[in-house]
Amino acid sequence: MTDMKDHEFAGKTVALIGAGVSNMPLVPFFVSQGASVTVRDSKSEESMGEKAEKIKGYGAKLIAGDGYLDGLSEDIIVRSPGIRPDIPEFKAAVAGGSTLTSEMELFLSHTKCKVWAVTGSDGKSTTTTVLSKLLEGGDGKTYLGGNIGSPLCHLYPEMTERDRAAVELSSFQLMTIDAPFEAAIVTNVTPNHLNWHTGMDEYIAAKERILRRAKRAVLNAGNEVTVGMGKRCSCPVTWFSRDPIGDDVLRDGDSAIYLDGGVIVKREKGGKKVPVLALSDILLPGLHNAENYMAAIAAAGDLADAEKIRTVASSFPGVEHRLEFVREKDGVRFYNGSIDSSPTRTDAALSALCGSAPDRPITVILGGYDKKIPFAPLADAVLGRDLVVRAVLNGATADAIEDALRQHPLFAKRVGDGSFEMLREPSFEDAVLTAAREAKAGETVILSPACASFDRFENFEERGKRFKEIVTGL
Ligand code: UMA
Repeated sequence: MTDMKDHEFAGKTVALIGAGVSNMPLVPFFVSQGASVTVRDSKSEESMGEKAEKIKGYGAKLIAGDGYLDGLSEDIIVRSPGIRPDIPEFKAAVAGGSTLTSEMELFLSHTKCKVWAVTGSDGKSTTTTVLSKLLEGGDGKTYLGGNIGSPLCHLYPEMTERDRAAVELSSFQLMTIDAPFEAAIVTNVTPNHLNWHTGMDEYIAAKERILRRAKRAVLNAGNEVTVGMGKRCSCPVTWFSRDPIGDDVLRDGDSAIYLDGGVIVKREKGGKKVPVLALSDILLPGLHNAENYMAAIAAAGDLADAEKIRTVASSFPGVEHRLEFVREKDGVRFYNGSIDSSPTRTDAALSALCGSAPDRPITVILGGYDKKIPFAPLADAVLGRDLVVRAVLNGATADAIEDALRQHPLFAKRVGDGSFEMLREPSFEDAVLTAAREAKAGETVILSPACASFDRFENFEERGKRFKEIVTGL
């Protein structure tokens, strides 16, 4: 490493608060930089299992369980995103001279590469991933990271001015971020994480910090909160929308990207309209995905021409486990939505599939670990959509979901007229095979369980991979 900031951390004491996804790569990183590292985590050492051994193996100290923040006074304190920056222990340490930071703040203040940033309540992972693909192809490397699950800070020493990074930022991360971006996207803002934030105002303010030093903003013209952000922001805005964009939103110097008769069209500053991508060229279903594409295309700007955009759109199968296109077999399309671990997520997935033309009847695979949540909203999501023609139930919640479906006012009618059938299988494997056997050409099968996976799998990733294995083997 020849970075001029090399050895910046040598001889410093560093506390990593939380041994999760974002902080773990920082343990060997700071140790290799000559810092004295302490990892502090509220979990007990026993429940941390192998991770505790790993931390100590790197040469770091571990303080775990009750009292894990006692005596917090290290030179540099790196909080995990899920821990609020204003807890008393942090305030006291900062008053005593400690610097409070985070993995993402450290990355943004040290990297030489150009950074594009994405936040929003929904669609950020897909938008960030599409954006990273559109940014590929320069003479440097392209990185994808942040809240999407890939920390980047430990990689900054190898990055150069020629590299590009697309980062997904959560409101938790943004609470303390003040960084320059080539472009910053806010996909939309709807109430979320209100058990963590003090209220909607704080949530919005955190998201809006992404625009502070952005060269360009990319904002949703169909979302009241982002429209407000655009009015307040000082950089040029590109507005995106599935609907025509009104002159009340567009300011002088702003540009727009929107849907016009099944084609994504750019409206440049002078008013010139340029067709960019046909909806039919996007492999991902749903108008919300068209919006994700519009935002990513706007943020990439001149770095992605129409051919590159079309190549990405027609080949990108989606973020793994989120409405991920797996394959088409005998006219049946299979999607993996293993991340859909609640009725709300299943509702959103079904809504996306129903919003895609042409209409394809849907078989949904439901059921999993029992979090004791009510399934009446799931019955609404399934039976309220005529396109959902079949549900295959399995797992620990199969009984509860069957009860909710049977008790729904539409159940008797839809089963009676043959437009819906409910099937049950003892195992996950049988459920997938039954769904595949029953679905006809022109239909869609989706794993969107509305439940967590822990009844039979380690996590939703393992469940999604098993689904894909079975489907690929058909
Ligand atoms: N911990 C403490 N004290 C606390 C809270 C947590 O010691 O008060 C410990 C936990 O025991 C755990 C560790 O901190 O061992 C870190 O856990 P974490 O899950 O909070 O954080 P990470 O594993 O580092 O994951 C975080 C993001 N999690 C949160 O913001 C809660 C991940 O987003 C992100 O992918 C990852 O960093 C990489 O940047 C997850 C998420 O749900 C997927 N994000 C929310 C969202 O997308 O809506 C914001």
